Amino acid sequence: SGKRLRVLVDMDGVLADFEGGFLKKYRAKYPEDPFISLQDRRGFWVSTQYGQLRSDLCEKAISIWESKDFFMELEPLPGGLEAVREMAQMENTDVFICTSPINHIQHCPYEKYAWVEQHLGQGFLEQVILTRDKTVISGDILIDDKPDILGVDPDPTWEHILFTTCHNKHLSPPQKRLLSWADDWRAVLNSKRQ
Ligand code: BVP
Repeated sequence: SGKRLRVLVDMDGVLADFEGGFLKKYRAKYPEDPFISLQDRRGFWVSTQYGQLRSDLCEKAISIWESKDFFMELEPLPGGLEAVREMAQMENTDVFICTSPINHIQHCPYEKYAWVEQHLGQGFLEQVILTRDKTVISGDILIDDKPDILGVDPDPTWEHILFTTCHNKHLSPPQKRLLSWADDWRAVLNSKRQ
């Protein structure tokens, strides 16, 4: 026994398939334009890599996730919903979904809440944290696919566990990794309990 464990779980790339949803809608909207296969994705920012492919593709990429229904229609990643439901049921464990909305505010913040309500139920809305700066949120663990999570606090309370996805799989990061939700996330949580 000891104090409660607080787990922060990212949404895009960890619970919701942002990369797959992006590529499908980009190819449907811009069938004549080149695209980057998920296997060839490098770097967290989709817009940056598309802009390097051809300069006009940066804003075309941005138009996809700024569109209505983009975030709402993202597919759950395998095992993610089951994992957060199980975490929420564990003794001495609090789980929060910690996600950064885009700055085009018309659809994204609403659709992130609507996605959680649809897939995890209305009660889970209590667990949602929208923030552009995850360093000011306190927790024991942050499970996130972004390699560099920076903000105003240089020494966040959480340990970042890098969740593996197409754009980060070739890195040799300083963090511990979860390879997928089939990986031993329970052991990661237990290693932080006191
Ligand atoms: O809302 C997501 C999508 C957006 O950034 C947010 C990342 O949130 P976290 O996963 O860190 O919580 N986003 C935006 C761009 C480009 C913007 Br210009 C991008 O290339 N990739 C991306 O995920």
